[in-house]
Amino acid sequence: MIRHTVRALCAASLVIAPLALSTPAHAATVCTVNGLSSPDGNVTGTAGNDYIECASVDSGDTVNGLGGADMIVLTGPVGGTVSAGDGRDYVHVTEDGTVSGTVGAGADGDYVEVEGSIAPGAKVYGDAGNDYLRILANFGVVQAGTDSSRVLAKGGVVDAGTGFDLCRVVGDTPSNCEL
Ligand SMILES: [Ca+2]
Repeated sequence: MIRHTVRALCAASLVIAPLALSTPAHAATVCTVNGLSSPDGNVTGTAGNDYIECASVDSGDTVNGLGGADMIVLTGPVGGTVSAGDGRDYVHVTEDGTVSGTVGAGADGDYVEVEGSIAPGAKVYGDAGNDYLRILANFGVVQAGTDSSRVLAKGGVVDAGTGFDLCRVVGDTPSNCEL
């Protein structure tokens, strides 16, 4: 009986093996910073304006734009932590992007656009400053943070935080929206 089970497990693992190769347990972080490929691992911008594009952010890694008006474009799975840092940043999660980690715009008035989706347990936040957040599919949490922000979202938990916030949310009732 045990031998049978072992044999069955071996057979199963042989079948699973090719799938496991295509989706490794440790997904790589694949980003470019100002056009240059960044090594796998944590990704850091400069104190000035940066253009950071990531096809994948591993759950153990962070991407930080630091100061300056940064443009961060996320085109694939985001399992880790992305922070645009200080400055008026533009954070764009494209149609193929899925956020299962955390994406934050940092201080100052930022523009955050998520055309992909925010998974359950994931968070996208505007932080301090008059932010503009446009979220097409939210199954997680969206927070506008302090100051007066505008939030357009579909579904999920939306908390506009402090300040005089304008919200247009389809689905669940958002909290802390003044208009
Ligand atoms: Ca920067």
